[in-house]
Amino acid sequence: MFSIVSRPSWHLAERHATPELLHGNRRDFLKALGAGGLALSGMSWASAQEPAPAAAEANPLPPHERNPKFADAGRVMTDEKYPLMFNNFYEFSTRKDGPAKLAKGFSLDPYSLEVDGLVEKPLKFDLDQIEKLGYEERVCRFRCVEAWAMTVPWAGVPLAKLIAQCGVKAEAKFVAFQTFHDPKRAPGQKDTAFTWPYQEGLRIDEALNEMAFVATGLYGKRLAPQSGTPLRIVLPWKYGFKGPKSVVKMTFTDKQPATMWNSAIPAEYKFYSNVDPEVPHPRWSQASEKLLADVVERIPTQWYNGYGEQVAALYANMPRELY
Ligand SMILES: Nc1nc2c(c(=O)[nH]1)N[C@H]1C(S)=C(S)[C@@H](COP(=O)(O)O)O[C@H]1N2
Ligand SMILES: [Mo]
Repeated sequence: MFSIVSRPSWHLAERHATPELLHGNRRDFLKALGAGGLALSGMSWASAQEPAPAAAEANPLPPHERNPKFADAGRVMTDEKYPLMFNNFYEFSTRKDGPAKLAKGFSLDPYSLEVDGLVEKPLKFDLDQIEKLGYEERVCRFRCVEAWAMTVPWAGVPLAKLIAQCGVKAEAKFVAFQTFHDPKRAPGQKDTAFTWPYQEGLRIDEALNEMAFVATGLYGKRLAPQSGTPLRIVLPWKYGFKGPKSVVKMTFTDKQPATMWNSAIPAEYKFYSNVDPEVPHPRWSQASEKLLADVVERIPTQWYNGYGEQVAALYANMPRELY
């Protein structure tokens, strides 16, 4: 036996796509991610990158059903191996293959989600308390601002059900989400190009929309560390960066919260950032997207990632440039 150091063909390319965005060469990334139906080599997945089945099995998801409304996303489900090996999780790495390695074994146990700000009574939830609010699975399209996309089954609780527990005051107009801060364990948080912890936010009516979801599972298992253990926010109509992973705090506020990507590069990462094929990123078109797969397919981007029926009313009174 001899070993060949072989990497998937997009492997080289991913460094051009990162930092998301700071100095990426989009053209090379897109080329390698799939122009001409490029086949991504299966070989190195299995040997070098496929994560071992996690201890997650010891901690199964609560019993649940697939929500029939979100049972079919109109696309082939993405193979589970991609979301486990191809990530954006800047706390650990700016490389796509970095989080799977560097977040290995990472945990926020004993976990609690803190709720503060404009609420009647600040609260702390453990996972069990959150999951009891109504656990379901949803197959959703997911679209990164870098123009790659996937279709995956999230398991969790509608964000509105969690918010309903919080006694939100009438003055609250926004909610901010914050990720853990622990640069010793998350080396990416030493990168001073960003203001840590990762923060994101929504207007309250967006947060209450039925599409806004709190995920603790993916493909029927607990979220892997690289996927945002143990809890992340999923907003299928927005670009992926709007949905923070490994969230530890929710703060209700009357002001639009600062967000990490917007603070880093305001011209490129706006507060609303809804998926829109007609609003290009300043450095690339958003008219089409690449589905993560062995043979990458390029398809047209849909406005609101195809969830306009659910969310378009939220933006009826806003100029399109804003959202
Ligand atoms: N805490 C945190 N959350 C994050 C990010 C991150 O770097 N840190 N990246 C965002 C981006 S840009 C995307 S596309 C998705 C990627 O999620 P995935 O790696 O599970 O596909 O997570 C989002 N949430
Ligand atoms: Mo992203």
